[in-house]
Amino acid sequence: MRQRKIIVTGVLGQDGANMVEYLLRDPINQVYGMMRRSANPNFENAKNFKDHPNFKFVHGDLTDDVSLDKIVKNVQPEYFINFAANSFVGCSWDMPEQVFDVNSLGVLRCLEAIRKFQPTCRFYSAGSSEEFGDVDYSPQDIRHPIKPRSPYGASKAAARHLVKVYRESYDMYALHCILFNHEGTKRGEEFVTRKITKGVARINNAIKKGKSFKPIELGNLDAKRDWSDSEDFVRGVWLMMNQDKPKDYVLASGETHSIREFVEKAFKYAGYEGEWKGSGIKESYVVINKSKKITVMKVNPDFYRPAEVELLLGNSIPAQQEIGWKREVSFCNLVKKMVEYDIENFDEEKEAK
Ligand code: NDP
Ligand code: GDR
Repeated sequence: MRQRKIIVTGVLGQDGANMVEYLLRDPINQVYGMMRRSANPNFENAKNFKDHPNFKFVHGDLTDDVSLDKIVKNVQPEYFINFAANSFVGCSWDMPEQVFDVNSLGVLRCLEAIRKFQPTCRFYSAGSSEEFGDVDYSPQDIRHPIKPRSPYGASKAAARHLVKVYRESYDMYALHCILFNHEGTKRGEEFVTRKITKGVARINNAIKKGKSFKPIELGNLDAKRDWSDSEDFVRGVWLMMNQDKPKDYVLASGETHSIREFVEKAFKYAGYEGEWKGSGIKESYVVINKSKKITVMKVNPDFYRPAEVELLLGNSIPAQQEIGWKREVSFCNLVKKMVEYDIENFDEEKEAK
């Protein structure tokens, strides 16, 4: 049988892992998952595919063009899907140079490797709604001005320009599509949604066992995000990569919800109704258990950012109408799925470490 060779980067992260799982459903796909060298790699997100006969790990780093050249030259892929990045907006003020090296120059290095060694390979670069920043209008579409509010957002915007330049200069099938926030059970624990659902699982365990616990500590509760399920998005990315001509799209749910709303829903799906108390840095969320009021979340200003993206709301109508993408998981089902997964898989010993 003919094999379709596909390189996916960031396979120990959320989207890379979901993309590999999706691609391996088709036996034609031979997937090469790029991971960087680490003394103690975490294979949790790769547990469903790491031993699959059509999957192979390759070592490489977006900061190292020798490794990227070598991988593209050796594999001769038809597709290169780049999900690797320093993806945490919050830390991008602390290490802006590293963020640019990985997220912008890393994309340039991928494009160069493809240009030199496999110019017919289709390339995907993961763009971000953070490029829109302090938005001019809602919902944001692909034409929205680039106004990033963080070094991370700026690094993704630079990558976007590089992809455009390579597409137009070398006639490459190269895309940089804008993804709004997307989450799931493989989401990193520093991102707000997983921090909340993991916290709910920890607190639920403590309440059930009558133990004391620390409340979840969060920063800006007013920020609004357009959240979807990562598994819906990897299908969309694959659709975009298989059109007659390369064209950038936005993937989004078309709904926006505040962090406060996420907190309420997460506790609700764990079986707790609650209420808000105080305001500003004194704000907290209190649930009622056996007629007792318990503080389960409080504000910690350490989690405020130097500059915030207050509102994101995406317009994915062109992706729906032109390439037939459809989201399947609603906001409520996403929160429910994450909370249920974290409660079911809560491991007290592991969490205590
Ligand atoms: P994750 O943080 O879960 O995964 C990123 C992966 O990139 C990790 O596996 C990490 O490796 C790897 N990585 C980091 N630096 C390097 C490097 N120098 N060389 C090679 N690999 C590296 O991110 P997501 O899966 O959530 O996001 C995927 C992509 O989509 C990212 O580019 C992100 O910026 C973008 N994006 C994500 C959105 C979201 O809401 N999830 C929204 C918009 C865009 P390690 O495991 O070793 O740390
Ligand atoms: P974001 O995701 O910055 O949108 O980037 P994150 O979950 O980190 O923050 C979302 C919003 O929540 C507010 N917030 C907190 N955030 C974190 N992480 N921790 C907290 O304690 C906390 N309290 C409040 C933030 O201020 C922010 O407003 C994600 C990443 O996946 C990027 O890679 C991607 O490009 C964008 O989504 C689209």
